[in-house]
Amino acid sequence: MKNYLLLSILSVLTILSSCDGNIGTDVKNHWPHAGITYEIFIQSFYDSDGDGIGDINGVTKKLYHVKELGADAIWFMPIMPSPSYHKYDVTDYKEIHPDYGTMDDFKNLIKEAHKKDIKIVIDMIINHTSTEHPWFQESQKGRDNPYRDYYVWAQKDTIADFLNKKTITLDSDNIRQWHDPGHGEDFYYGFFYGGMPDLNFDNPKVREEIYDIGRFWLEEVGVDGFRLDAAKHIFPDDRPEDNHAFWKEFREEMTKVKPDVYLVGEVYDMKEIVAPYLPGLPALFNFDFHYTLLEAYDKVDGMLLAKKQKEILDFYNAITDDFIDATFSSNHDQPRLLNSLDQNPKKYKQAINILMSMPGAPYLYYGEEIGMLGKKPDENIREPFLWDIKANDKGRATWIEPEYSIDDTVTPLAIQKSMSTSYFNHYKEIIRLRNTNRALALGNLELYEESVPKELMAYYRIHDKQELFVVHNLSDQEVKITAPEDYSWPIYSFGMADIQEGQLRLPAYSSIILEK
Ligand SMILES: [Ca+2]
Repeated sequence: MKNYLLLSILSVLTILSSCDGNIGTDVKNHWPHAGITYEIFIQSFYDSDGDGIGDINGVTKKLYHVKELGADAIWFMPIMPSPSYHKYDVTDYKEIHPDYGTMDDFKNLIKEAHKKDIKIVIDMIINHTSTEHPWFQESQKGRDNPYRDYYVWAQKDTIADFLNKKTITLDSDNIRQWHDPGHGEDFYYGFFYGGMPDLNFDNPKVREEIYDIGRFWLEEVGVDGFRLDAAKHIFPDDRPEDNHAFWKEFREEMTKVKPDVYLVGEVYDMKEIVAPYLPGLPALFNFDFHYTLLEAYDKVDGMLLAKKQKEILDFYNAITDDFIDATFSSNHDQPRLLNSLDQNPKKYKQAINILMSMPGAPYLYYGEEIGMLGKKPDENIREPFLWDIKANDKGRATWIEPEYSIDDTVTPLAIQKSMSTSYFNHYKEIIRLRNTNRALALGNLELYEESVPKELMAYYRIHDKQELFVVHNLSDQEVKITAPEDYSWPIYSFGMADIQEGQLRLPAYSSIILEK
């Protein structure tokens, strides 16, 4: 009972102390190896000028929200001119989409973010352009056009065998890679769809154009790094070594102008395919982590995720110690995490406890911190953020009629701030815990080797003198175990988990972290 009372006091103190907006500074200097990155879809974030579309000045206005949450960096989904709402098909690589504002707005955002010690990472989509990009407009004019070789062209009869043979992949359900522009017998290659022709990276001129674009954003605009979209598709699937070599060259070119440039790659695949990209892309998204988290809940098998993560880290460490494990709870391509967890608030909060108590540099997707909802199609997992109740919400974007995240289903941020048990305050509390405990952010992962009930996920996080023991109960039943010797001091408890005389009591979906 004594410990439970202490915990109650501790959690009240934690909530009280986190209200002042101060974030622990102990771990912050370790971004990007540790620290949180917050993914923003500007279109849906905050509309500052009332045209219904979120914009750059809206983000600038809301930087304090990112800071209050405890994030150290922002990743912006594409910001360049494009004909599509998501903007993953670029028409001008050195401009800002007019819906989002101007280059001056963006430079101002970077200046304000840097004042708050927030890094800025932008999506860089170089595998393909839009068909409306001037390079492609030229390229399709004919075989003699100087831009012909910027893209991949083939005569119809040489690709007859490939025309309808592609199988779908994890990151694309397109089955047709060669497209007919309607100007004769040549087809162009577009991995994702006909509106996104792939650039030809065998052409040194294309590579130099891309490096020039990278230098522009780093030197002239001042971003801190790039998230590299579709990184394994630069060359076709049967040329993985060429992909690996390209990213090494890209990194070398970028570090010439910015030695500490941050590069995080999207290689949507298993660890064996992902790992060889590390020399070029030192941070890679950990898709295995995301899917194994969902699988662990589905099978109520806690150690499944702990073991998988250990396996991944050991695998990467055997290749290089220069890597950043970009874990994530969800992103703009996944159903909202709350939907993936049966809309169960306890599971959802616990899933964030898991993410924040495991190794890696976690990414959070905007809106998660208020429990936004959404399922495919993609537009509906990218719905407008709810800052306040609709009648008071001046900045709420209206470019789409939301189907999932409305006032009736999601409590807006302004209301959540005053609720001690809200998602927002939960996110803040667990992020703050991570940011102020070096073992949580930087520690090694050691599995708890004793046999534990299948419902539990149990592991140690160890860094210098701090040694932590972490347990989560992934089931809807209470489970009791004996704590490891010498671990009796709870630094965190969720869902009424407690420890009395070495006995851990873990109610359904509860978590506890003990310090040695
Ligand atoms: Ca706007």
